[in-house]
Amino acid sequence: MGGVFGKIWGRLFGSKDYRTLILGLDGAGKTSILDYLDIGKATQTTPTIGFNVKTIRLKNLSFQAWDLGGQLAIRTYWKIYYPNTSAIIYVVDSADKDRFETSRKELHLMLAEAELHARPLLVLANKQDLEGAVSEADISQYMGLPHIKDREWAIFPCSASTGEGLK
Ligand code: G3D
Ligand code: MG
Repeated sequence: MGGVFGKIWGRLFGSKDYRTLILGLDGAGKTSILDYLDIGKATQTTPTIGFNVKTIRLKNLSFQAWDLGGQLAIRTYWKIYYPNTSAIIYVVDSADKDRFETSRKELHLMLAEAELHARPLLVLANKQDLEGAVSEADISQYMGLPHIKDREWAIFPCSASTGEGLK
């Protein structure tokens, strides 16, 4: 993770544990990313009901990642986890063009929550290994990221299958 955003992220996460929410539609690859960061390789995942909580350590960073199930029926419970959240990671399936609009709506609904005010946002354009994956620049446009003015944000391409972009 480079540049100014990396520095902000680093300052935030020093050596303490902070709650980071990993959110995104079902199937975006949240659990796979968490597993890759945790054990350094791709794993078999099953749809998440409720949540997995893991503490991820990367270099000198340590943060708590919350992987919430994204299916429609349980998305309404995301709110329960908003208080005390330091930062947000939002995962997008870069090849799932049909659901970019749904994903954009959910992202902006979440960002409008008072409890997440000004929390930095990292968008991961996942599944870049798939043929037809949309570039992070185009996903940034689809997700309306350039319109976000009330917080630091960044987008990075990655693949939880190959590990590209995650470390
Ligand atoms: P979720 O936790 O966001 O719901 P998962 O998503 O991590 O459960 O991943 C959903 C499916 O996408 C899984 O496949 C997983 O292997 C796959 N996946 C996750 N990340 C990537 C990626 O970067 N590239 C590719 N090609 N696939 C990925 P299944 O087949 O188990 O549904
Ligand atoms: Mg999951």
